[in-house]
Amino acid sequence: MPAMQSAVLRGPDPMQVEHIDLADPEAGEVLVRVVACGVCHSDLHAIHRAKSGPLAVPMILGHEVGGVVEAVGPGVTSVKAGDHVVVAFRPNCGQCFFCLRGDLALCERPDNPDRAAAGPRPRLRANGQPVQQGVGVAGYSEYTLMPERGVVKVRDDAPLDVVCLVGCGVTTGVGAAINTARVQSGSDVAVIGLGGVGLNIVQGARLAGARRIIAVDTVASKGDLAAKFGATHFVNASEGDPVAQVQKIAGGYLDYAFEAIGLGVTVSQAFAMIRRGGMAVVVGVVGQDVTIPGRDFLGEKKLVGSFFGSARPQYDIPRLIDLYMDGKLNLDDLVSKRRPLREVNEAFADMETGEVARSVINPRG
Ligand code: COD
Ligand code: ZN
Repeated sequence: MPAMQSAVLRGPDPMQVEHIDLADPEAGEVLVRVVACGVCHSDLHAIHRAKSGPLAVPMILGHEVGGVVEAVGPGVTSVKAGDHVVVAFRPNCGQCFFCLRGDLALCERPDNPDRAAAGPRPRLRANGQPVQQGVGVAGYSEYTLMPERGVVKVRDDAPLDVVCLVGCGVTTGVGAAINTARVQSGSDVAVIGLGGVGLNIVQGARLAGARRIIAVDTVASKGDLAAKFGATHFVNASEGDPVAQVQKIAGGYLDYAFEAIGLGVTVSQAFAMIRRGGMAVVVGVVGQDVTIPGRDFLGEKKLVGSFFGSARPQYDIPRLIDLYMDGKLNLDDLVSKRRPLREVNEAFADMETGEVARSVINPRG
């Protein structure tokens, strides 16, 4: 059983770097040496849940992983030791109703080996006690153990400390524009919330050939950043009603509006921004009920959800990395800060300010 350093969440207190014992890869499992792991808002949701009580701890967070295969268990055929991989955090089963229909992001039996503390086969232990793999990955660690369908082989010349972001934020954002909404060329788009996910919705809309891309955030510095991803305009939502500001720029309503924060109020704003027949796409995880004027459905306005960019990871992840390597997708400006594992709590504090796009953790830094 190899030992490693990991950042462990044990409740409301900050994460601490601890020694963790890791199981050897069993049949169908892949041991990945983590090169880099991005800091995603969903991990922050888990930290908030740990503070308010309902999250089972101890847990190791981090699911935006780029790494190198260290070893494979019996029966693994799609990767071998030495291969570069990006982790797909919610390995689909390939067999359920939704997988067979091609909607892999909706898989109802994801092999997320549950890896629960009380589960039958804990893969991680601290002093003999089971530790959960948050979002099924546990990327704030030197190694992670994934089922085969949870790793995607990627090209060797792509920098893993950048393309790790394709494991979640990039695929979630670009996929929301291209796969979920299928943004039409020449259309007008708004994106509310310019974190790691929202900036990728902006560049997904650019790739799709949108005409106006209006980026909306409450933090003024996000305007210049969004421009690097293809935004044509910026609206500062802290300086007055964002719906009115967007409509002033567009001279009316929009074809698509994306919500990438997870607030009921911004979902309502997105729906108010679109024209008849338009589409509001909710990418953020919304914890409350949403109020929408019912009469708007007469105008065939659509309100749709998007999970993990409606992606098929084994197909989308290598394709997005090719676009980056060809200079068509901007990933470099997503990495605001690189930090060693011991600074993981500071990376979360940065995210809460809204000032950074993404931080990337180097577990050996
Ligand atoms: N109006 C405008 N902007 C706002 C407002 C507001 N009222 N409040 C906050 N913001 C801005 C912040 O300033 C910040 O720039 C941005 O919104 C949020 O960014 P981050 O960096 O905190 O968050 P992201 O981009 O990492 O992720 C946000 C999601 C809400 C999209 C996140 O929960 C998520 O990843 N959901 C997707 C669900 C999914 O598919 N998940 C896959 C596994 S993660
Ligand atoms: Zn994520």
